Amino acid sequence: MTPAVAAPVLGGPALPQRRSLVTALPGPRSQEILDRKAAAVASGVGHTVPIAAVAAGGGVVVDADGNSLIDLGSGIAVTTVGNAHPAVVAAVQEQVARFTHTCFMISPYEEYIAVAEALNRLTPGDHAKKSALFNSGAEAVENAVKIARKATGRQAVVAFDHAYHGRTNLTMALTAKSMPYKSGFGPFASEVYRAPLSYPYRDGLTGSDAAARAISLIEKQIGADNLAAVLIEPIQGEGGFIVPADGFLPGLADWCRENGVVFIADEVQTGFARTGAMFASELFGVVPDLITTAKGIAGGLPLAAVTGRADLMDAAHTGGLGGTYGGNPLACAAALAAIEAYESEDLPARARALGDILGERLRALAAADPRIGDVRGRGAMIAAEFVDPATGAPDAALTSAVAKACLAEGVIVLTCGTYGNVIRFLPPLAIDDDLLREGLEVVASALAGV
Ligand code: PLZ
Repeated sequence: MTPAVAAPVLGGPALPQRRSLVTALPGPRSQEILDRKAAAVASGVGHTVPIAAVAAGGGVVVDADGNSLIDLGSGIAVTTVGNAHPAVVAAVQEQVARFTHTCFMISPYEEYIAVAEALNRLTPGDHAKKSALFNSGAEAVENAVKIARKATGRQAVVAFDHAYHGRTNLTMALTAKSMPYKSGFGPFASEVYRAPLSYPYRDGLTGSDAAARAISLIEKQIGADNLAAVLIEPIQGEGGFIVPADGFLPGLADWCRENGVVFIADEVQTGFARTGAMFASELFGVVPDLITTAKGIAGGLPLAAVTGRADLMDAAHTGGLGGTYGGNPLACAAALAAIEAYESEDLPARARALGDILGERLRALAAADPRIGDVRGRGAMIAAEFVDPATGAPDAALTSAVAKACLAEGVIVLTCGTYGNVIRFLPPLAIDDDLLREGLEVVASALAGV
């Protein structure tokens, strides 16, 4: 059935950049579509913003009733370059008319190879690198672990408290939080171990003390000889935008190098200009052996990658890595256009500028309101952690009330954190400064009102 949207609405930066609500949310047309969702789509696939989107671009998402919402989530850090970015749209249109699929494992094509070359060039370190392309972040993480195991001949993998790496079987095991990601879906993959993170707001440890704590656990409970890989998000995404103390990541990476353990940075959420650097690893001075990317890589099309040391990447036998759709030509065309924009528009600098606006406003709010216990993040990846001022205990109820109040006023914000008490800000880098400021004022009054 063709969706009965009244008139075609084009997305991209040409959309009026304003917050405008013409109905309460959800409006009647969105509600009809959401009713069909409830009837036709499995309940396990939830949603947090009660609208049906019809267009998006710059800093707004437009719904089926004509409401225009400020987008401070980028579809979970995906449309970093901007939704329906004109160069991405043009590249996909050109590609879709030429060919849509051959399967790279059957008849290779240049677009995939060009994406691999760009990733090899852009990721940290000037050593020889290779890449392989996949469809989702979880698939990239699974393949990074496969590669590390094959290269080392070892099986164990260490992931961290609060980690999020995906929803497939191996990545569920790597992900820390039970509800909603794992509960009832076991048994999980074996040889996955969990180590304590550096969480400065809550543990008060220096980076090197936190690294020593994790390394001691790894040596005692696993043993370096059994360990294929240490897998970590340089700044945790779903776990609550936790920025490790200085020295934590270098401490782990050095220990990995000394012990022949593959250091894998999961940059699925932090990658591609989001944190004010092309990759967050750069902010901490670490050069990962392998790096997983997805989300921001292709301006909204599904694409993911593992990139890293050529000797490791070549450890898997021919035919050992792949998939029908991995590195689909439309996704690769989109990635090439998006990467060109990240570089030519200096989007890491744009992320830093947006981060200044976010950080300044949120820190001012925190100074005046003890319910904000911590403001943290880098670039356009900033979060506020909400607590009970008396005890410092996480306050998930306050957090979800603030997020709901923001939505009702036409501002899309996302929550995260093991305890559900963090609001994260991930605006598209194409948002206007003024629109971001307006969104933050809505957050401020939402907080004042609950
Ligand atoms: N690694 C660091 O952030 C995806 C998940 C949302 P996929 N994060 C958003 C949800 O509830 O499913 C993510 C991530 C990091 C891996 C992944 C997984 O990426 O593309 O969702 O598989």
